Amino acid sequence: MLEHLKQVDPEIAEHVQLETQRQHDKIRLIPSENYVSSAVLEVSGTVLTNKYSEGYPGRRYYEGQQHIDPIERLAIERAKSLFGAEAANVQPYSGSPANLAVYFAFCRPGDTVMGMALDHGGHLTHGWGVSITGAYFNPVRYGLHPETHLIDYDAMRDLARKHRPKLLIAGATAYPRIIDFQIFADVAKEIGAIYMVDMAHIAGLVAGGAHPSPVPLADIVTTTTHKTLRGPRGGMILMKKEHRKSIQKAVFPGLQGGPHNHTTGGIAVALKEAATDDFRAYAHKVVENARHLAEQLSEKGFKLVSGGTDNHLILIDVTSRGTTGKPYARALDLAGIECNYNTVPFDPRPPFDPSGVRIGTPALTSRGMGKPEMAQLADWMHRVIENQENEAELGRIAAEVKELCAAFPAPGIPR
Ligand code: DSN
Repeated sequence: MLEHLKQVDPEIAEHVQLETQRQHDKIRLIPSENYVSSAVLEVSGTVLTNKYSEGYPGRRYYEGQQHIDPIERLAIERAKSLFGAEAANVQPYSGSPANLAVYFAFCRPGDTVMGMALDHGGHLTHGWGVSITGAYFNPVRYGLHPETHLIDYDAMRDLARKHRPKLLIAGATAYPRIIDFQIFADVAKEIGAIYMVDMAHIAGLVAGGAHPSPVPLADIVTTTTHKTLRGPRGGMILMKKEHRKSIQKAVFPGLQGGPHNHTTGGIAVALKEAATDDFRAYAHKVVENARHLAEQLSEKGFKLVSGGTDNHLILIDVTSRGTTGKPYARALDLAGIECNYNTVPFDPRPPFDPSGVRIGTPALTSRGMGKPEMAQLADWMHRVIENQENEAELGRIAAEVKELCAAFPAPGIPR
């Protein structure tokens, strides 16, 4: 493995090998991460990376597209068929560019846009102040109900009626519950807004039938391709036919140059994999594992935002256990369990050391872990919080985690 890289650049080769080992030996709980298959890895590292192909299949600004066009067409057709979409663009470099393309297609600077607040679980590109989407547009933000920590749909509707945004965005990066896409659709229709859903976190669950689909309801659905969908790092836009022309123009030449063809190839392969019965089973298992893990964590005294989960993700407020997000996430990492610290709704603490951690089950489910492993994991998470300063105990847990991981091969990582 890596024979040429080792010769040309042993330093980078060593880091790649160490990262491979790290991904093998740890339980990876960051809910936006996963393991791609060997087939996706293979295509991502091919000569497709050498080719420029600005434009779209059949209408390029460079010659030599005999093999690139069919690859992009396959990716588009597979995306349409998997999600039941009328049209698809597979060129966005990732989720943020996909979202920006939608702004560029439908809004002009200063226009009012409306999305979920970042500190309630939304995304930077849903109109948060430090993002270009908050700086160049006029963002209005909805959020969660202070008691239930579920989306406050009534307040969202009131805000939409008052501010009449041009673009209404549903979707989240840290929301553990099913989003009612129909309510947003009704509001968008009432106020005449373009309705966009960012389904980046749940795309794989939607593909596998483990989460309701926003595709029939929304004008536009954006997604990354690398989270629950288990493809390479990339983005996609699904849309109604009537919006195809505007989105195509917004992605290229509006926002991007040439598509990354090695990624398009990886997306095509991942979409083929996501159309299988195995993937459907995987998507359901992700949700089932998250539910089991949430139950076990609750029993051990952890406080979960909204009380549990309906999807792949769990948000834990750790302040009632006498700690905060950052030191707990760090201790977990030393114990071989990787997650990210995260604000919780109405968090009084700063984002660099917030009250919570965010965890999820997409990656561990790709390794075949199930109910017994969720109980074991909750037990380790409990031991870590009780022994946060005890490096020897954290080291012992890391060794136990590594032993468990050895029994669950990770896709794309040779045994
Ligand atoms: N950074 C991604 C996540 O971790 O949820 C969202 O873009």
